[in-house]
Amino acid sequence: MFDNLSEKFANAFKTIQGKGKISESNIEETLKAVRTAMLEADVNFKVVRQFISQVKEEALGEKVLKGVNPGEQFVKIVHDQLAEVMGGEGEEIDLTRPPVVPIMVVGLNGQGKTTFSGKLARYLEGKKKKSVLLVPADTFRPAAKKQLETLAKSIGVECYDSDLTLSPQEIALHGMEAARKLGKDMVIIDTAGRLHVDQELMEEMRQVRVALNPFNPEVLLVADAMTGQEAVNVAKSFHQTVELTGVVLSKMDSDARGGAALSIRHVTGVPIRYISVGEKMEDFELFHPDRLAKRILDMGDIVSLVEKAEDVIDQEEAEQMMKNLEKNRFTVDDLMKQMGMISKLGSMESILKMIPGMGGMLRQIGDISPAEDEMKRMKVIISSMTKAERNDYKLVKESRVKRIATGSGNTIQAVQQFLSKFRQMEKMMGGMMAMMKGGGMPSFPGMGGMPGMGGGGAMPDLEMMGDIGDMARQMHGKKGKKGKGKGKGKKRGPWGGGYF
Ligand SMILES: Nc1nc2c(ncn2[C@@H]2O[C@H](COP(=O)(O)OP(=O)(O)OP(=O)(O)O)[C@@H](O)[C@H]2O)c(=O)[nH]1
Ligand SMILES: [Mg+2]
Repeated sequence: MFDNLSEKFANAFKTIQGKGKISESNIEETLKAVRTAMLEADVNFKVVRQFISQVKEEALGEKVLKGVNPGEQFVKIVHDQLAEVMGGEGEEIDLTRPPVVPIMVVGLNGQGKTTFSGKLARYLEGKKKKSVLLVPADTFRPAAKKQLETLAKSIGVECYDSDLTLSPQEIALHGMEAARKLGKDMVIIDTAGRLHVDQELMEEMRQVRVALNPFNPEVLLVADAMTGQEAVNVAKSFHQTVELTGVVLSKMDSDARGGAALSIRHVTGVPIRYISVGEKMEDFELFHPDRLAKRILDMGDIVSLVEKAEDVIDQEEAEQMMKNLEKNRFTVDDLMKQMGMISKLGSMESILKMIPGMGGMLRQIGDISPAEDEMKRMKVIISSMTKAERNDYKLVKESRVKRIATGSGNTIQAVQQFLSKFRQMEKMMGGMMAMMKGGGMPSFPGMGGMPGMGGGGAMPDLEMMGDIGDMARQMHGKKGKKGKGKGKGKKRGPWGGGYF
């Protein structure tokens, strides 16, 4: 997310770092670089113009604090303006309204409407304790109904059995009626994809909106963030036709530029409510301009990381693991569970970027996919181990190594490497537990220190995270020597062989 923009901003700020004081002449160059960065990120030129003049005014204005590092102060001003341009505080749809609230989901073809409908339903039921009825209203593609039904089943949300021979507005109204009878709080109506230039289909969508008007519907446009300014134009058209109450940016995980995120609110006046950051049902976030501004500026986003951990990590499992660790026991099974938790949090890159300062570091490191591949390989090896072996890896002697290698489609050497790596991890965990016991309870997501889990406060201990990073790098260093000549031709990142 926002990779290009982050990198260019970081470069732009270099020119102002180390300057004694912010002045018109010395911010000129930085502002120029910021302007170029934004235009290249496909941000609407009007937004860029206003953004730059606002930053300049603030930077040169009276609000400048004496004694504060001008570089830092400039970054802070840019941060505040970025958040402002994306909508300031950021708000989700009104969840306090009396039932039944219709939420109409619209957009171009293939933008992620159905996926988002499922994500929103999961969020509303799981986090907000609302009961939801999903209503498939795509009368063009019969497979669309099946798709929503399957999704609904996977998240345990009820799906309305729409009669696809009816018109979409009839389906929507029937859905509302069914929801009233079932005592549902909200109805999510997943409509068909349509082109904003297709007048007939736009009119059909308008009629759904009109039919729902007595219920004061939420009308959410799902727009693919990667399409940049095109998403802004689409938002304008849809807004003119159905008066949107919010925008959802999808596929933010693949959007390196950020043009849509930074322009839509400013250009259309419609707030961005949610973002979709992957194909899985958990890959969903509220749109927090302030937190996103921090991510753009490599300031990390620990709050979202902790929230995400709370959302996806099974507390009981984490507690059980913590108990094991307290007994100084770390088994292959625990490792498997930890890797499972990490994968649930998202890609390694996306997790690391939420830690302050990691964004810049990741750019220096380059590709970290070898580390992910390594994790996958470990999972495959572990799945070929018996329950007893996972509970005590020392049982794995020569003949068993061979069996595991054959079973998992790996070489004997790869299994041996895994075992020796596991031995190091076991030591690391022992050391960490000693630290925790000695110096109070540091906490970080996924390791029992989560809020409400009896260990530490809400904030992860960053120093601790640094230690883990160091350990991981050390481990890799050792392995790097052993593993020489392996993985020929494949670029290995510095963390390629480590746990992280
Ligand atoms: N990477 C990524 N893929 C996504 C995201 N949201 C949806 N997708 C994928 O995009 C494709 C289309 O998603 P759908 O939800 O079917 O899109 P739609 O808008 O309902 O499509 P139509 O109903 O055909 O107009 C699917 O392969 C999804 O898995 C996202 O946030 N990130
Ligand atoms: Mg769909």
